[in-house]
Amino acid sequence: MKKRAFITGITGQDGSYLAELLVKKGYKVFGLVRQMKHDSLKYINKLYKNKDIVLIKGDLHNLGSIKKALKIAKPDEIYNLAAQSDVSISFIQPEETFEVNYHGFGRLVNEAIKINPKIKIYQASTSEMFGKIKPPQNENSPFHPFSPYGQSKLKAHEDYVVGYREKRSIFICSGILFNHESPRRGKNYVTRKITTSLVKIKLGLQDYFELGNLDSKRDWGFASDYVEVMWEMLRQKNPQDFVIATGQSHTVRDFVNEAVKVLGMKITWHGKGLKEVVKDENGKVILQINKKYYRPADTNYLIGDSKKAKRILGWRLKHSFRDLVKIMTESDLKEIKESISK
Ligand code: NAP
Ligand code: G4F
Repeated sequence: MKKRAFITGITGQDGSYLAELLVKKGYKVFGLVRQMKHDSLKYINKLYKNKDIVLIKGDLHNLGSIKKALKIAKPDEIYNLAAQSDVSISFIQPEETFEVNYHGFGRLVNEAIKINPKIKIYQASTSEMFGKIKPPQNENSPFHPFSPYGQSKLKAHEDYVVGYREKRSIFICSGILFNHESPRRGKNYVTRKITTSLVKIKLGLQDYFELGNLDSKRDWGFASDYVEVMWEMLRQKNPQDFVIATGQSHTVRDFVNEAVKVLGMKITWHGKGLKEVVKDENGKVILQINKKYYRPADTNYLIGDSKKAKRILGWRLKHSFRDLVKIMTESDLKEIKESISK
């Protein structure tokens, strides 16, 4: 009999890569979706049309819809990837962020274990839970989140992952994943904002773009590499948490420089702080700083230490930072060129 997996957040970056992987592994895959609109399904449309996955309408806000979805899916494994995942938005909408990321997860876990106490659950935890803690961060590092997003994920991790594992012997674990990107990354995140903006500038479709904190350092990996370890975590004899990261960190400025190289553009940096600008070879400003993209508090420096995942899960880096920027930039160049030639 085919194993059954239920993915929340299946329309998102990670959810879509994970669905592809689990279908390849022979799973019967069910996904929770808020809207059946063509646009929201863009990364999973092919799987859906081929009947490789079953989509069930629902929302983590709504207990009734979770109950109904679990009754249909009858999963052996749950991957909870649904979230209000935008850190900036979490400062403006902290209640909504907690409602989905903490209470929504709680609703899902409580219903799932009622139906099947032996269920295996993966929770999408995050390096944002480390916040202020000095790098490198690993499973033994303390947590000190700066953002409502990081706080909501930490509370979900403490109460439902560690709490239910220790007090109720549920098979549940957190993947504490550092930033991972891809051509499917939302355009509100800094990497995709940089690649789409630079491509449009290169093609003469946009004059300039604006960013916030250029000195922020992130440990950026390639998303499709990260979904395999989610599955691996549920293969362990005992549930446990793992940090997944590349072990290398780059600034937002480094990301801009690398993307510019891929596009063969020549740029120069001028000024400092809020006055810093990037000019193209004709002296035209193509990037400037806007205070509105700074956060009330930012996690400034993330580098993950994934020794445990390397030892136990066989986690290995497949794509370097340079590969990642190249893949994303070239994909946006192709996509935007195609959209203008239509
Ligand atoms: P994403 O692209 O933003 O996807 C988020 C998904 O959650 C979307 O499918 C969205 O559905 C769904 N969703 C949002 N609110 C929901 C609700 N109330 N009920 C049901 N579904 C809801 O995120 P991602 O980058 O793939 O990340 C996946 C998970 O990993 C998230 O939990 C994120 O917090 C966590 N994480 C991500 C990273 C990273 O670097 N990418 C790192 C660490 C942890 P719609 O399509 O309807 O909007
Ligand atoms: O791309 P970001 O918005 O990602 P952030 O905040 O690190 O969050 C992502 O990674 C987390 C893992 O650590 C996930 F849990 C979370 O769900 C999400 O996927 O911002 C990265 C850095 C920040 O320091 C931000 O201040 O880029 C800086 N930045 C500078 N200018 C900007 C901008 N970020 C955005 N989004 N937009 C800017 O204009």
